[in-house]
Amino acid sequence: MRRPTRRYSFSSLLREARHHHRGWAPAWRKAEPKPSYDVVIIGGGGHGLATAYYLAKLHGITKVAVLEKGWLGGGNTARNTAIIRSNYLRPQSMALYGLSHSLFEHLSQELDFNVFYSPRGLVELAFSRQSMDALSRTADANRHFGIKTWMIPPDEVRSLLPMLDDGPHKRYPLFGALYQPRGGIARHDAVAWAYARMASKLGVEIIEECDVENIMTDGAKILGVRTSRGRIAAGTVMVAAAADTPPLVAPLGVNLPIEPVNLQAFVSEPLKPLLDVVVLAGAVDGYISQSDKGELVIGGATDRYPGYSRRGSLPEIEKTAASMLELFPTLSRVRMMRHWGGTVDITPDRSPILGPAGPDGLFVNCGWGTGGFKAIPGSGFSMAAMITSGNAARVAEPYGLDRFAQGRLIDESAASAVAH
Ligand code: FAD
Ligand code: PYC
Repeated sequence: MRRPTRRYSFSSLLREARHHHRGWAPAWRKAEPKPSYDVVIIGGGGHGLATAYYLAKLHGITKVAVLEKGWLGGGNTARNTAIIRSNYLRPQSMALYGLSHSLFEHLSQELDFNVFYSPRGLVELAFSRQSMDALSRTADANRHFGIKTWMIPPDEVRSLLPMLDDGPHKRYPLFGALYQPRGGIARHDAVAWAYARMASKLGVEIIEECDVENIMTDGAKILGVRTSRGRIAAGTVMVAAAADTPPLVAPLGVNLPIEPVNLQAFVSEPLKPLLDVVVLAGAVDGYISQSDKGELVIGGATDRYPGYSRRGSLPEIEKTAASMLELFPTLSRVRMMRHWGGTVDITPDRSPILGPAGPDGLFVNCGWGTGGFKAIPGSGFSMAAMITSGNAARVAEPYGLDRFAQGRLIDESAASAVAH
């Protein structure tokens, strides 16, 4: 048997091509569960993996297991449309998403893996005076906070989007847009793989096909988890299982105000480059970007009712396609290739729930709803700090579960970009 290739140079690519790609080393070790760890993380999506990586890298905590019931990134992390931006309204959100955005700027270098981060620019279109007012408020708040966004008039929108049809006959009159020049996209599954690979190199154990059935406590503190592959002891457990988090923690008396809702998207056949900015048009239920492979990536609103269905619903597809064609009629003959859904975990204020909850040693990292991909580096960084020493986690701190009881909501419904 040939030894696995360890260096991914151009010559190793050629060598592997000649040998039918059978010599590549796995990117992360497939670990078997051990009887105990210092920290167990439930959920091998972006948030679980990033927290594990920063625990090992920045805090030297390497006796960590990430337990994933399916395959890495098989949840929302590899079902999203990969949009990255930090143009949120509230100071707490600008701190969290701003930190995440700045970590994305150097993530490929940090993780030694190309995550295809592409800060190509992002416009959020306004079709009414009310939208202009709301977006201008965000632009002002962003400027005050040091996040570079500003309003642009219709002429500038047209020069960024030559294929936009906004003539006087149109249903949606264009008033302007909020522009974030460093908004963009990255490759979603590469982000999960990159964190998994580096965490694994640092000693974190990544255990796929390991379904956590319940969390064990002695009533006051966490003892570990019972899984489809046996019991695992741990004094600290973080649940990052998106919409599966509430049923996992409810038996411990932790009631999370999270609703599971289907959000869907679709991609076209690959086309030559025709759209080099990300376009959000939440007010008319749609958004669009072009992937590096040339596919148009299109999404719309959430389903209007809760559920775990993870599939398309024709009324939403029809509405999204109609609004995209109203804006870009030139796409009317483009063929759609694939369509999928994900179950997003929506909170009442459209902000995540981060921090300790219930018995001593339990943490949650969930409620990311329709917008958690962009937050993966920032949340992982802050949750690792919070798990290690609570007071080092100023960015995550406002997002505790107690904010709902205390009326400290961080209302980001207007900034979520997706109608729901
Ligand atoms: P997930 O990636 O869902 O990971 C949770 C993991 O937990 C899953 O892998 C699941 O299998 C595992 N799990 C669940 N229960 C158990 C158990 N009992 N035991 C073990 N493992 C378990 N966000 C953006 O920022 N930009 C976008 O453009 C964007 N577009 C989106 C488009 C769509 C169609 C969808 C569905 C979402 C979009 N999002 C976007 C939201 C984003 O995808 C999510 O907020 C983010 O991926 C959440 O990551 P996560 O790690 O919390 O969850
Ligand atoms: O959070 O920016 C976002 C987003 C866009 C589409 C889905 N989520």
